[in-house]
Amino acid sequence: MTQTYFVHSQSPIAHIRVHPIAMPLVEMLMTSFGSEARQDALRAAVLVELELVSGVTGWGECVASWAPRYSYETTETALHVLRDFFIPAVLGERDLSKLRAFRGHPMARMALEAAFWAAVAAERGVALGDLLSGGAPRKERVPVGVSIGIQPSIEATLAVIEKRLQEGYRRIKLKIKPKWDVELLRAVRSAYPDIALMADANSAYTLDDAPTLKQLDDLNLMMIEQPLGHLDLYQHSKLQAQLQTPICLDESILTADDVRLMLHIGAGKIVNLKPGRVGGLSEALKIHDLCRSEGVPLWVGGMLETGVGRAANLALASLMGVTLPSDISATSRYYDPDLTEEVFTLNAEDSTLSVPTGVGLGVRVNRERLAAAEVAYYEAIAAG
Ligand code: OSB
Ligand code: MG
Repeated sequence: MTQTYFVHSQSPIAHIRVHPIAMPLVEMLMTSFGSEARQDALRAAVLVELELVSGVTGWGECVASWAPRYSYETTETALHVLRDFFIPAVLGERDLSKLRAFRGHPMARMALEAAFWAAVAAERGVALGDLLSGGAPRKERVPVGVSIGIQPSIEATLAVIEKRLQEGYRRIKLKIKPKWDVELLRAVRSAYPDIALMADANSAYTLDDAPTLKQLDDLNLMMIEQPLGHLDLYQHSKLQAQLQTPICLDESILTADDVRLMLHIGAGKIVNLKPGRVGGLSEALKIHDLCRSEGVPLWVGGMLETGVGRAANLALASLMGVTLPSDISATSRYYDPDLTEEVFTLNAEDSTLSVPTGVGLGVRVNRERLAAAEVAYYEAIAAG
């Protein structure tokens, strides 16, 4: 059990800088709602750089993107809320309690909280993962899978799966949407009878689609992720009652209380934990501890993070309550080059990523590439 839901620094917060960035993705990830990237495959994010008076620094990543599709936040709402409210409230403080005065904006909140926690971990001379675990044992390698977007055809999908399996990924997640579901998953299951396979609908269905989704029960899927509306916990409980396949909630889980409600009404059986979606590492820890004590399978989701967000996700996924493969793939699947000096490579023999062991976040940001990514952000905004 983690005890640390709240951390204090020895030295007050001196400076906080925001860096909006645009980064070319190695490839687009098409989902039922479109893509987090623009048509030109540029992914946006905001990096937060926080410095304590003692000179110790920490970095955090805001996973909101150009448009309010996956969530209502965007890079521009995050910049606004960080600059005008969150940052002025915490400058000179030794903790983030002043953020309690503000509602919402979980992804902006997470970026600031992650930067602060990374700085506190560095100040204490420990890795972020050890600050999260309270020193309790955790994994050195985190089992991971890969998320595969909607492709032009079933044949193209099978080719991508084959490539990912060759690379060493042992859990395959396919994005689905109405009419890109049963036939696709049947074809994949018959080509690969034994792989760990799951589907993510990103809220593309309604309860009226239950007969379609029931056809997936024969395919031995690990889970179906977020089939119904992003706030439809009640509807998910009606669907789960009709499905054998476990439902995993992503978009619908914003707090630990949402997990309690999910369990109470049977809206799902598995949780996808994204620290940005739940408003930070402390809420993420509460969800982790709840799932661990209730025996709820848990994994860490991904939002196409740069090395900064990826390092924080790995620290979180190293906790013992994270029991299923996480959506944290190798750097090369997203960015080439990334913003961090460190790249994460897949340990192909066991489909894992190694958790950073250095103090703080355990990765260093390359200033030259950061500056170029900031210019690219403003150019993209200007180009419209
Ligand atoms: O629903 O899990 C999702 C990426 C962007 C937005 C939403 C989702 C995703 C993914 C994970 O599927 C991608 C990744 O970081 O590997
Ligand atoms: Mg999802």
